[in-house]
Amino acid sequence: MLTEINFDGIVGPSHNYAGLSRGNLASTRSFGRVSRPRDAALQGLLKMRLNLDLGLTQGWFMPQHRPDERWLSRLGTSMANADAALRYAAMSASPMWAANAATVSPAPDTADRRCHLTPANLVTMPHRSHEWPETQAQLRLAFADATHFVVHEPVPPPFGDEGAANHMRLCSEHGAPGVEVFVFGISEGAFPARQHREASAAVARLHDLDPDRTVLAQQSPEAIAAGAFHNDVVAVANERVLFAHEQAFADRDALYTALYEKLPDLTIIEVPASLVTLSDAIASYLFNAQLVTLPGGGMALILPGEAQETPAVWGWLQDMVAGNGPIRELHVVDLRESMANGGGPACLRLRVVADPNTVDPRFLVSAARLDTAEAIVRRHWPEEIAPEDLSRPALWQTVRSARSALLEALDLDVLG
Ligand code: SUG
Repeated sequence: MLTEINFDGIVGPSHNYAGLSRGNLASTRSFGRVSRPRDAALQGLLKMRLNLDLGLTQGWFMPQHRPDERWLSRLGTSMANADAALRYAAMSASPMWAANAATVSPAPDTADRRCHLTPANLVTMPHRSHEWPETQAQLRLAFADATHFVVHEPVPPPFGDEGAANHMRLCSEHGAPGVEVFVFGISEGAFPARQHREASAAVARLHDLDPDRTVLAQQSPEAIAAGAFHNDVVAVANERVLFAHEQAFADRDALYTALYEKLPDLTIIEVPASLVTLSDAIASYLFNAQLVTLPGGGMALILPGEAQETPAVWGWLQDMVAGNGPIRELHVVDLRESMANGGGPACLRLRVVADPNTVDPRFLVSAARLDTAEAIVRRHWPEEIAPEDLSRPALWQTVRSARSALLEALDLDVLG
């Protein structure tokens, strides 16, 4: 049966705060702080456990090889010789944010009735631009069954593609044909627009979507300027519900009209700027919640602790669940280590609608496999990383061997 599977990126052992993402206010703010990779990974695993306990199907992706010496060698340098910017970029644990791994069009939406996945090239940010080869390798392994899946090449540069973080799928239920919304940015201010229109259009073509059920929408420049470096910081969709900030889209009326026309049972839950400002929405990551359908019916929001700590946001949420809308439950998770780099609950996961029996079981999560991963993290992940540690060969070695221990324990050493 077609089911929504949330694949979370396990937080890698090099998680740190090098302030690499301009336009991502949390990343800039955290620059120079001491990070806690072990806590970060445990927080991520706990979120997966909560999802399992809610009866949801959970998958995962592995941390990537860090430091990425192969990338540095293509740049004619090495960890010992690179300047600080390249060294930090080679150490980033950014693949944890699986919402940027790929764009996924499930089988009911595509012409050949296979699930199509395109790894994101992430070319705008140097530290993320070298993620895609390993991402593609993991996708090719997890979704190797060619009767059900197609894994494409990434869109070529210079067209920036940031994956599912700028893609929303609306449908009456996960297994039914959907309307796919690709949100691109045009920057008018100091911060880059990371999702280019050309890349969104290319992915829609590659996935062979029905043009009548495909929408390209521009993200509002105010949202980018306020720090919404990806659309999933200001909007999230699940089945027939679109949950968005009033200022998320450049032409909201045209978008809503197009969506109602294509999906008459659509419900839009819009949060007005008069109740929650863009700035509160971005600081709290209200819209970076995971919006999920519970097995017993009804939807839930899985929110970061920061949403509970932001009075305007928490107040709005309380009023919302007290009403009679489709979202019935709120669950709060502590993801403060990832949040300090601008990564909330929805950033950490890639949604794939597929039959779990067609996915390589090593990428599917059970309580027992979570126990295994947790034990490895507790034993091998560094407790802390200070910025100066990123230049120490001893840390590079710790990071390499921690990842190897995890891959071995999860029978994924083929990823080397
Ligand atoms: O690309 N942060 C990530 C956060 C990605 C969040 N993903 C979604 N919104 N889907 C980014 O900006 C910070 C890295 C650093 O500063 O070291 C970083 O890459």
